[in-house]
Amino acid sequence: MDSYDVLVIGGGFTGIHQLLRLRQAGFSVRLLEAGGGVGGTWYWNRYPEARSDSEIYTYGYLFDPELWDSWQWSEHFGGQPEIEAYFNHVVERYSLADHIDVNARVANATFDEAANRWQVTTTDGREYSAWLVVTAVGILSAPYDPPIPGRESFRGEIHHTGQWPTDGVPLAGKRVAVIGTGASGVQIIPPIAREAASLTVYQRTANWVAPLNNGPITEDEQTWIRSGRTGLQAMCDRTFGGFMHPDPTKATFDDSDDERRAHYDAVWDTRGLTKLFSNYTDLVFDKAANTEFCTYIAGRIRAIVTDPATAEMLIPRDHGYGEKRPPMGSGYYETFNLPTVDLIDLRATPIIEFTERGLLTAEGEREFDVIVLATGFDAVTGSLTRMDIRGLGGQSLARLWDDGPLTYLGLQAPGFPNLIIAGGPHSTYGNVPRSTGDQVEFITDLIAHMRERGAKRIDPDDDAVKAWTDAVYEGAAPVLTAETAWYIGSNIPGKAKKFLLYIGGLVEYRRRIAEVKENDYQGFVLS
Ligand code: NA7
Repeated sequence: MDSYDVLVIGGGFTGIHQLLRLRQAGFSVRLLEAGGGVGGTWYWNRYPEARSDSEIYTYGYLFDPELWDSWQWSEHFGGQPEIEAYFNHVVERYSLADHIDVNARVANATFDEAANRWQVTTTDGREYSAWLVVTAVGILSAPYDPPIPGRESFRGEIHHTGQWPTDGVPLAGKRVAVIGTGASGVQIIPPIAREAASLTVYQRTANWVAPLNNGPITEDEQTWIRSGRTGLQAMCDRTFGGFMHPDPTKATFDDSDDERRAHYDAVWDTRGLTKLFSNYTDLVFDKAANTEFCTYIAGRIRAIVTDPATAEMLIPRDHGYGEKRPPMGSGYYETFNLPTVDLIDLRATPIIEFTERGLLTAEGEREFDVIVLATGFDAVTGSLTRMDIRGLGGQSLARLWDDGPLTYLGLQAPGFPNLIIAGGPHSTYGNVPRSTGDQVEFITDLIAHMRERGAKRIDPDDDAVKAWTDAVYEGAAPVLTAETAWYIGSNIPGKAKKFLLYIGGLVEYRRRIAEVKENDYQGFVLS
């Protein structure tokens, strides 16, 4: 059995950052990664047009000027191959490969109370022991396959977007179906339509898709970006979601009709998530304000989609903008004007089963060569609860969280000493590497503090857990939320419907953890 000070589980943005920081702090660390390479989300989601919708230069690492100088992004929003290449560059630059085990999927982790250590086993039987475990397993890493009957009888290929084969899927000339129109469906639908003989999109819920407005980084922009690392960091640090887009200052009806239209046009035409984060202050709090923006987008959809019946099917009726995580599209609505693309409304004609040749709905059978499941993830908790994690008295983390997660600052769960969670439930909603980057720095200092104090064990204080969990729900209460959305768990049948992320914003979260650190890590019990 291999023994370490710390095991980090997960080799995405959070885990690689954590590995680096803990090594720099002088700990013996091993990172276990389930994939055949590093990248986390950006390893698994290698489907056509998988792309970030944070400006990539505010999504990659900002902590090291030399790393910054050693890498140049080619587009404003990085495609999966470029992001994966960036990960490999980071690993090489900091010589991290010797500290990472790939193809190491953690099956279980058990706390040994007498020794104050975690025993961790992978699915292929490798065993590890560590004083502390830091999980960095991502919030969108446990793919959800809906229980549609007859899957084994289908003779073609079925692929989930979140488990796309490393050697790709030939789509040219194929009859393809996509089930699901969330962010992944919205990204994969246009490239499939360009390549396949035909594409049938099975839509259960229409989504509000605003343009990503990606493009190559011009020379002038590159010069600005290259010299702007600290400025970009400062911009992200100032905003609610950790994006470079300024927080809005006006409410929807502060503006006249003309001013509002001009503002909507401006956010529509700018890059990325401005539509959500630089819209109006009341967008996700006030139904009338939200409806105003939805009416604007509905007008855009009707103007793009030539068949009026298809346009109406593509306009959401059940939720407003931002009540689910809004996808960003590139030519999404335009795709439905192609003669080879069909849209099926699953509310009118639900899927009955997979057949040998394709899919059967109430409308009849359609034949396919490839069926793509863009059906999302058991988000936020799924990547943790699918491992068998056992804390004090053999208690299971999955059972503890049956009615929703309980955490202190998203960093620890009660009854799970020496287990630290980075980028998990109750961490901040926003630009993920920015938000987990703050946690990684905090966790590194915390572990160094334990070493200094000679502490063997860390637990969250019960009152602190209750207060933080309540704060997460209280913060979420005024926010308009769709019935079904992954960040409230309601996309998974039977999962507790609870807000899974902290939406008080990155600025407030950073302030809180700084305060906790200043107050001798208040809320954590060291022993
Ligand atoms: P999402 O956003 O959870 O979308 C999943 C899609 O799959 C959504 O349209 C679902 O419809 C649909 N779905 C799920 N189950 C079914 C069944 N049983 N039948 C038909 N359709 C189904 O996941 P994504 O991967 O697109 O995006 C996840 C995040 O990744 C995204 O928010 C970004 O942050 C990056 P529903 O809306 O539930 O009716």
